[in-house]
Amino acid sequence: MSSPMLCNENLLNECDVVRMIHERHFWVEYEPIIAMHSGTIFGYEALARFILNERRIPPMPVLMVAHQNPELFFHLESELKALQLFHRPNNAMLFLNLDPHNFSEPKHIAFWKQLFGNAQDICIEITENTDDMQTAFLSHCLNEIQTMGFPIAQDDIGNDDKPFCFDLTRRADFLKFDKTWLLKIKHCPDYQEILKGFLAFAKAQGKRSILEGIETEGDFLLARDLGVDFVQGYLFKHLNHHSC
Ligand SMILES: [Ca+2]
Ligand SMILES: [Ca+2]
Repeated sequence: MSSPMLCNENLLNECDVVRMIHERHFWVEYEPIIAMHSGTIFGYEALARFILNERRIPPMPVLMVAHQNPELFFHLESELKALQLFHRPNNAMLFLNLDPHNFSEPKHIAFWKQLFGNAQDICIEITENTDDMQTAFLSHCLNEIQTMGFPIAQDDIGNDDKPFCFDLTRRADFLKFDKTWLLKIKHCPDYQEILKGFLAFAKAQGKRSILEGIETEGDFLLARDLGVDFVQGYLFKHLNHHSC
């Protein structure tokens, strides 16, 4: 799809989100995650895409508006995840993004258990989309996911707009490093040493590392030199899958 992006998504309101769900104005893009050792596709991250009045809208404002109403947020997330599971590409791990607030009610947890019950080869990416992260609440969410038996990925490590939670780092099977590392390293080589420290920790703990936002050959070579396990980003866009 190549619709123009909405210029001012701040105008988005709850009614728009309800309409998008009702009229099913959303789809999924599956971004490949490439194994560095083989160059093959190891998995796909399912990314939500939205359209309103024939214009594409970035996911973040949609999720932010929905987040203000817990029932609406759950409704949106349940529709998205069901679609993301249904159209998943074969023979690859599926990475699904879940906000911890999806686990706030027992009935919501029951829903996820049923939806994911028979799913194989999925990994739950945990990130916080709002600034009201509560560690106890996050730990509760991690307990539920681990009880279901799914691997966990810590998303957006290094993104300065996201909170950092050590309990999540400790329990994660995959550490996903945000694309902002690439920019930071270009501006100041000290960041490369910080990232090397994280990667050494990941290796020592048997956690697997993913560097996001690979856009150029140079980014790819840097990822290779750093020894990350997997990469994803625009450079591999030609390998993307869509739900429609
Ligand atoms: Ca993610
Ligand atoms: Ca991410």
